[in-house]
Amino acid sequence: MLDALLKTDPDIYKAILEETKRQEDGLELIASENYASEAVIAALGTVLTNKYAEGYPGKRYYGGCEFVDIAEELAIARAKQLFGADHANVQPHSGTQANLTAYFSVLKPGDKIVSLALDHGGHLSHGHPLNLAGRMFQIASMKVDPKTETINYDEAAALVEKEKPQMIVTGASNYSRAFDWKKFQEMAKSVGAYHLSDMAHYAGLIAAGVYPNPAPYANFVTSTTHKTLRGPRGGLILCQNELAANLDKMNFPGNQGGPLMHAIAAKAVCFKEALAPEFKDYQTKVLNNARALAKLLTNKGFRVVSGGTDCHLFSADLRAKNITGKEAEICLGKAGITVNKNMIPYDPQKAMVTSGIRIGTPAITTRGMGPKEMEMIASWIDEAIAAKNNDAKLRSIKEEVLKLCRQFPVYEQRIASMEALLSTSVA
Ligand code: DSN
Repeated sequence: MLDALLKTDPDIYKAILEETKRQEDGLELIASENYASEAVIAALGTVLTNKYAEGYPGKRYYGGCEFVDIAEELAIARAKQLFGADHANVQPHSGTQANLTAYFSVLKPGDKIVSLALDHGGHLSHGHPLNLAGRMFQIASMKVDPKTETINYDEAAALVEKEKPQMIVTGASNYSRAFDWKKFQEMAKSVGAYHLSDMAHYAGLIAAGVYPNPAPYANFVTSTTHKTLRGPRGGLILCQNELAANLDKMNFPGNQGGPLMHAIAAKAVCFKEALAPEFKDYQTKVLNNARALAKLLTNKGFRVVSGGTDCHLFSADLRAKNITGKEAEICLGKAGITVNKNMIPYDPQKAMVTSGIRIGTPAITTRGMGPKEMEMIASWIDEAIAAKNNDAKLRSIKEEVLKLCRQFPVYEQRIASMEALLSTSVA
């Protein structure tokens, strides 16, 4: 199959090979990224991409859906089992689309949403003014407490009482502490609002039982499938039975056309992997690695936002190190360590500069790295940031990073076979 790609489009083949090597040879600390298994990738690269299947299993607008129905039914059943949900829709193409579908299934334009502000850990699709959510709904933003950098539930309750929203959106893309989903459910109930929990970042930890599950406390739970859950890129919505018919209708035909059946098959594979006992072990290690790395960096003079983490990620405030998030992202990149700059709460810098970086451990844990490697990584982060203008030092750290990565291969065989094929074609 790869030979067909090489023959038809060598430029794309080489770009894919180079990206595979980049993922293999560097330390991936972007909290929202992971390495999908070969089984997930195999499901993605199949003829299921050819199939139109508008509708739902057993009720399609196209013939010939009997086999893709099997894939979607398995994905639905496994998602429900994984999170203990009444109903699952596995068709959303992304997390943002999952959120918009869920919003529009019960809200009308102009309704009000209370959610966490983007610069306090929230997500664009929770109501940023430039996002469709922010343009269609009134948004009242929650901010974290300036001292604890965590949600102040009394203040959140006061905001909900004052704003009387139609929906409370919880969940985040950069909040390291455990959400008290039950408290938000109570707030929502007190004003007759819906509660939507966007668990995209935490989904894998939740599936494994090492982070609180919002499903019992939210009307809607949305997610992506490619972060801690380690599946293909895509979205997922869980909801209560009584909301299911409207939700499904809003997904299709409301917000999407044909579902991506190859992605849905890959989601089914991902959910099967997440149901296996070893997934709990993996997620426990993700959490332990994040806690260890946060502590090690704290000991090296970095200020960790909120003082620690209950999940796979945390943010480091870099101001004491006299470097911006933007500069840190660049110098760590030169050292073979990939992170993203990220605003910290009450950040004096703009979003394209930032005072912080966000660090996550899902990908390095998938490689099998543990406590010893966290020590090495913390030292390299510290050294690279101290040597931000010293390219020779950054290159030497990159060599050390490469040596470590070689000890924890992830796509080694994939690279070897792609290179072998390329060398035959060049010869
Ligand atoms: N942009 C993703 C993240 O990095 O957290 C969330 O969608």
